[in-house]
Amino acid sequence: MTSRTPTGTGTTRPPATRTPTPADVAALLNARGGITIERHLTEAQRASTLAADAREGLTADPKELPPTWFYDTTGSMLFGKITELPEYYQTRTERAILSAHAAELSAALTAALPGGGAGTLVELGSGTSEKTRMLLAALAGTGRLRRFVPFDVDADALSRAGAAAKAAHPGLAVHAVVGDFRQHLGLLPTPGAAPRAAARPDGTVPGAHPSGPKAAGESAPSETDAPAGTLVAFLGGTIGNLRPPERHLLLTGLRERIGRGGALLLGTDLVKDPGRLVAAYDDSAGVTAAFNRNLLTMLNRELGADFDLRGFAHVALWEPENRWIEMRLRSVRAQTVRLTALDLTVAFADGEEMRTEISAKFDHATVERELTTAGWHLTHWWTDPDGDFALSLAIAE
Ligand code: AVJ
Repeated sequence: MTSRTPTGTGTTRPPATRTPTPADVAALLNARGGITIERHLTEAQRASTLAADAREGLTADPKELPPTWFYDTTGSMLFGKITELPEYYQTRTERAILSAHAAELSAALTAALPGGGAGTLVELGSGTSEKTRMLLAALAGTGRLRRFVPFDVDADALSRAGAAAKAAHPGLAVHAVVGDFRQHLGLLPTPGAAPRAAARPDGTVPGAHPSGPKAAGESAPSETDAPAGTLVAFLGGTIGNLRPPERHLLLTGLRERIGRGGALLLGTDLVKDPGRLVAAYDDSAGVTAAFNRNLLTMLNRELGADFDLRGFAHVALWEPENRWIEMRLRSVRAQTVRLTALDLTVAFADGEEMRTEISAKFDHATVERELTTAGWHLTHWWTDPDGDFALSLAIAE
């Protein structure tokens, strides 16, 4: 399953429209120096998973596509625009919470983790590099941070996260992983594998020579022999894309992987006035609608489909029983769509809706219960003054 990325393997798609392959990213990252990349999602695996997801989802009743596939190059760019929309409060609110409590987070990790802090930061769904930068700065404060493992399905996002981390912390070992957290959690590095310090290209180790040059935020390892612990960050509220049983599997899997003394920093969007929630997923500028419809553009390109984008309307609604937002694409007329690569023809009835995303919203009790059930102990719960979004810190019991 695991493969090291060879450089320079091209694809047969035209350069103007194809998604960068992990190999492209590897070449880019290696060119920047000092970053290793591991892909659990090769281009072939990605293509076959997409084909299977599309076949299953488009032949199901009701039709559904997993939100993982939103994040091609255009999708990631559109998501970046979403995070700047007035209606989409999540990103800026989480950033403000992180900034307000960075020192507290750093102190809490120093107190709770073996070895006096986080030696490894694993970031699931690496998101914006700005949040990564804030997180890395907070962790560098513990003086134990040696390794950064951005984990994302989107090779572009990895490239950005890896490069930003390396620029801010030259001594940091950056080990990017292209993978899908629905499938590849078992392949995350184990706590024991954390290096004591990242070697520079010349073989020296930052912090080993007190008089030598030090990168900002990095300090000499303390004299303790315990390897510093691991912090897994899963920010942005992305856990809300999973249904409760999948969330339980993910949290349990992370708990097993991290081992005793590891920590989890979890971002969750909170239940609030449905009007505000719906507006966040149906913005007046139409960016979220474009993000949603881009899924069809991606299927047209990747699976030789002939979706007519004008034939599908963006829908966002609040489901009070499930406490989640649903995004759907509604067929505005009866139509059939052909997917050449799947040898599949799909009929849409007039008004038929296909689900493309759920985004669950939480409260303190629900987050605490889900963490506890998965073997995590919630130690800190931070929210903004309006209670729109929460960051939770949990320790593996
Ligand atoms: C990146 C998954 C957290 O669910 O709010 C934004 C994605 N979808 N607008 C979310 C998204 C529509 C976003 N996450």
